[in-house]
Amino acid sequence: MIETTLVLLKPDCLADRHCGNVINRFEAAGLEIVGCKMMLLADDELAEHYAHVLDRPFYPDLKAFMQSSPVIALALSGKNAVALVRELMGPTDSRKAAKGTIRGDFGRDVMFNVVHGSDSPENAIVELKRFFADSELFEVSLKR
Ligand code: IDP
Ligand code: MG
Repeated sequence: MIETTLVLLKPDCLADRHCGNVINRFEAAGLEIVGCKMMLLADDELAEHYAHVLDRPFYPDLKAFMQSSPVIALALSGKNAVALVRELMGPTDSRKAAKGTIRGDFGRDVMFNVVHGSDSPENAIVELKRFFADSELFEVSLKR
């Protein structure tokens, strides 16, 4: 099933210069970039994106982290893209993530964990709409 999912390269990914490596993991797994933009997350965008953790004690720290620099938003397309991206990322806590996963290799802890990936096909649709206008998503194909 061909899906498109939303990935955010978080500020630690940019600061530690892991963007190339992380994107390479996704491309090597067969995923294709169909949308890409660098953006500073506004308060309301972030609150909406992280609505499920808004009332957690760590939210102020998470907010400061996520707004400490721009993020890179990617729309990635491919077979079972949502689950594939989550598998490549590893679990939320980088310290518990296996080596060979993005968080296991590049993350520091549960907050500084390099990437966001949509956690279900339903959320992927909502999150893609949150970060990309229709005109910013492309069908990528090249005849050669
Ligand atoms: P996910 O990114 O693996 O889907 P969520 O539970 O959706 O994890 O949490 C969203 C983000 O909030 C995480 O990626 C992480 O950056 C941050 N976070 C989650 N739990 C904690 C925590 O216990 N302390 C600090 N930050 C957390
Ligand atoms: Mg999540």
